[in-house]
Amino acid sequence: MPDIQNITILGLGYIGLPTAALIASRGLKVLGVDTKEDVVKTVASGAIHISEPDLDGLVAKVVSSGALTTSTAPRPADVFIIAVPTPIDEDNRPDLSSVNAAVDSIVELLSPGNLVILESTSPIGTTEAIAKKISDRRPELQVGMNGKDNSAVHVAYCPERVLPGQILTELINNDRCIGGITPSCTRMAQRFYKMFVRGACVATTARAAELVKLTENAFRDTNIAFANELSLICDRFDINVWEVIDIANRHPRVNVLRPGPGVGGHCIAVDPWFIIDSAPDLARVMRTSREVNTNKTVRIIERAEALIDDHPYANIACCGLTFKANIDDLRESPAMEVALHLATKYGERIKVVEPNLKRLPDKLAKHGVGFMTIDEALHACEIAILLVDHDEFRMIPLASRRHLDVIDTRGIWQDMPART
Ligand code: SAJ
Repeated sequence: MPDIQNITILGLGYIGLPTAALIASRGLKVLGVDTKEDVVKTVASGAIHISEPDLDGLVAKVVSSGALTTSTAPRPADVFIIAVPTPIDEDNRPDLSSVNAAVDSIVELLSPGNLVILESTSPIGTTEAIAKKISDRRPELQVGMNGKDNSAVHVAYCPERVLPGQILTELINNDRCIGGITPSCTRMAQRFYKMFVRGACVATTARAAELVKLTENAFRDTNIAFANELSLICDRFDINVWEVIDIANRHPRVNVLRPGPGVGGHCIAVDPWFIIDSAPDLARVMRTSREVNTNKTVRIIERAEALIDDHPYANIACCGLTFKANIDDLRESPAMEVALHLATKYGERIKVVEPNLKRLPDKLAKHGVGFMTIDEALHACEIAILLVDHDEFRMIPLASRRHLDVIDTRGIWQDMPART
C-alpha cells in the first residue's frame, strides 16, 4: 500500500471535525476543509463550533502542533474523506448536493494511489456513482469501472456510526463497516482505518455498507415506533407503559426501546427515508414507523393542550428543548416542536427550562415565553411538560415537584401518578 501521510477531510461538522482531530493526533497531517468560512476560522484558532465532550482539548492540541490545518478549498492528499451533510428535502428525498460538490472539488486533485472514502449517510449506489463521476472526468485513473480490480484511485464507503456525546470514544472503539467498489479498494480502506480504529474493520461491498448504515438507524426508528405505539395503547387501558416495558425486557430475547415525545436528531428521524425513497413499494414497516414517531409528537401536543385548558390560570414549565438528554443539539427536536406549539398558543404562560442552552432560541423568545432554571420553574409553575430526560431533571426529588400536574414523556418521574 502507498505510504499514507496526508489526509484531506471534506466537512468539519459533527463527524468530520472529531475524525480530523483524531487522525491528526495519530501523527498524520490533516487538512480540514469546510465551505463555511467561520467554521474554518474557528477551527484554525484551535477552537470548536460544536459541543462534544473532550473535543475542544484535542482540537486545540492538534492545531497548535500543526498536525491539523484548515481551508475552504481542498489540496492534494493521499486520502480524501467526505463527511458532509446528506439531508432530505421537503418531499423526504435525499439531497446529495453537498456530496456531489465535495467530489467535484477533489476530482482534479486526484492522483494514482489515492483513496477516496465516503462517510456521509447515503442512499444505495452513491459510492458507485462517485466512482463513475471520477471515472468520467478522469478516465486515465481507471476507477474500478472496467470490471477489473486494478484501479489507480480507490473508492470506498465507510459510514460513521458514532453517538453524539460519545463521539471520540466511539470513533476509536466501534467496529467499522467498509465497502469498496472493488475488493482492493476495500482492503486499502481497511488498512487506513486500522491506523486509528481499535474496533474490527469488517469488509463488505459498497452497496451493502450503504444499506448497513441505513439499516442501523431504521431499525432503531422502528423499535422506538413500537414503544411509542405501545405507549398509546397503554394510555387507552390506563396501564403504566414504563412498567410494561421494564418487565417485558426481562425476557432474555426482548429489548423494547423507550417511548418519548417523538424521534429527533439528524439521523434516526431522517435515514429511514433513504430506504423508503429507494424502495417505496417494499419499505412499508419503515414508512409506518416514521409516521408513528411523527404522530407521537402531535399526540403529546394534544395532551398538553387538554391539561393546560383545564387549568386556565396555571403557568407551564416546558422541561427540555434538545433532541435528547444532556446535549445542546436542537436538530429535528420533538421537544422544540412541542414547546414552540405551546408558546404560540399560550405565550408568556410558558416557561422554558433548558440547562444545556445559554439563551432561549429566538423563535420561542418572540412569543414572550420565559427562560428559567429548573428551580425557578418549580416555584413559578403549576404544570410541567417533561420533554427531555436531562440529568438535571432526573435529580429533582418528589418533594419539589409534588405540587405539579405533570406530563412525563420520558418516564423519569415515575414516582408520580402516571400520565405518559
Ligand atoms: N429515542 C427514543 N427512545 C429511545 C432511544 C432514543 O425516543 O429509546 C429518541 C431520542 O430521544 C432522540 C432520537 O431517538 O430524539 C435519536 O437518539 P439516539 O440516541 O437513538 O440516536 P442519535 O440520533 O443520537 O444517533 C444515532 C445512533 N444510531 C444508532 O444508535 C443505531 C448513532 O450510533 C449514529 O452514528 C447516529 O444516529 C448517526 O449519525 O447516524
